[in-house]
Amino acid sequence: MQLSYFHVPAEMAAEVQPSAAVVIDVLRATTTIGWALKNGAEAVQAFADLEELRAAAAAWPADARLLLGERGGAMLEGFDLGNSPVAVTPDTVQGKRLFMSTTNGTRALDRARSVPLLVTAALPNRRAVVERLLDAKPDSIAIIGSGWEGSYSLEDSLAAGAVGSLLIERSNGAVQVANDEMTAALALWSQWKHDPEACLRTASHGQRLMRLGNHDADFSCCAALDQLDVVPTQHEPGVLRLA
Ligand code: 3SL
Repeated sequence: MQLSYFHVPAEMAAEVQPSAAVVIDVLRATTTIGWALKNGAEAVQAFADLEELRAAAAAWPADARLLLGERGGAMLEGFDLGNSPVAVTPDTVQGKRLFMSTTNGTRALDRARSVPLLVTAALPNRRAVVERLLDAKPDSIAIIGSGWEGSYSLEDSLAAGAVGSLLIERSNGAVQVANDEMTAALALWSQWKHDPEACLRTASHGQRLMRLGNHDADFSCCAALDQLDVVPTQHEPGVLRLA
């Protein structure tokens, strides 16, 4: 298994066609997606474009849909939920389809939608994702960070290192690190693995969330390693469900 990491979707050239993609947006989209599906959402349908989202949501029964999303960290007008993983409780999301758009995470999902096996990862479902990859044994795996508006993000690279580190440890030599970005992410994980929440709070997007208000519950949820046994998996373009 050739394992690469791309800091942002645009770094993955069009000719790169991995067998599997792992999309990461630690703060907070892929953490929210994991918890929403764990808590009983029927599916999460991700959109880069808000007009497409509104049109698709309008065609869905009103009592079985929720609109979820943010821009710049703040909830969108007319939406039901922002992008907090602690807000997607069972009472709120059970049986609902979540129509979701976020600043960076859903754009990264859009970029990877043609990859045969597309899953989302965050720190809470890191172990579950690694087990799925070890079962599927894809020839090549691209871990894709969402970044922030096209730039590097510390927390996505931390989680890429967390996924890569466990995958290497559990693969009996079947994983080859295929780019320097992956090597650097592994070093980052090694540096922060004893206190991932400190890394999230140090990251520029963590600082942005703190400026927007108290996000303590989100930080602790997003930093909770290996607490979530779900693997959000794309079943049709843009639609994620549990396998
Ligand atoms: O960029 C994204 O996709 C979001 O996860 C950002 S936020 O944490 O919801 O502000």
